[in-house]
Amino acid sequence: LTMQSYSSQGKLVRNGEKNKLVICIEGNIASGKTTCLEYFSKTSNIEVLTEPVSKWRNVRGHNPLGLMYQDPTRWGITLQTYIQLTMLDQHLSTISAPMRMMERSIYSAKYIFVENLYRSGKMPEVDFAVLSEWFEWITQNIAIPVDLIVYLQSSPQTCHERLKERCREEEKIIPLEYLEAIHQLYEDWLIKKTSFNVPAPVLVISADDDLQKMILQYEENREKILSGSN
Ligand code: DCP
Repeated sequence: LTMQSYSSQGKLVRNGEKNKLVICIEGNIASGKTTCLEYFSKTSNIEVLTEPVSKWRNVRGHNPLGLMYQDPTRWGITLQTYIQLTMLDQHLSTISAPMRMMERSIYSAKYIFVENLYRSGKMPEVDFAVLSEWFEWITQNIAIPVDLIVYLQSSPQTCHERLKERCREEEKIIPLEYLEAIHQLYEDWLIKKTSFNVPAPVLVISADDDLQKMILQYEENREKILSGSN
């Protein structure tokens, strides 16, 4: 049985999670989020959750990620509805350590990826409306606490290079312009703060360096991140 209560704003809150620190790693596709999570997974007292991308590639034998890249207008809502569910599930799962670090959030799924599909004309208005109603219901009725956002700020060109190197089948057709659009939405959200609600303080780490230098940066920023400050 899961214990539940309500916050002062009347939102549903999971009990027992109140004193735990939640850090979300944000950044463009192939910005190096996984490497960052791997680095911190070696720290005791941190629970690291990776993005449930394997689920997005296989739900009951279907691949909504692959379908979305093939035909975003038809399958965008299918993928994004499922991503919203898997992110909500992650946000609400019981935290097994004093601190949790997770890849992306329900916020970037909506503010970056759904927004991009809609703005680029690839998502029908009715699909966007339905996803937005779901998102608003969730965020108005369920507490989704985040204490710190670590933004891996990278140039779209770097991400494009890394994408080509890693060769994930579904992503072969991603053009540079797609990564530029995602980048711009991230910058407006987390740096300029002109688009949507920013749910936590933001720590910016430049992520264009090679792996070795990125590890050094994580070492330098380690204490800040682990104390949940920006
Ligand atoms: N994706 C999407 N919509 C979302 C979230 C992700 O279409 N709301 C897609 C983009 C990628 C794939 O899912 O094709 C996985 O993306 P991520 O950037 O989250 O994961 P990576 O493995 O690319 O991260 P990194 O390389 O930074 O570790």
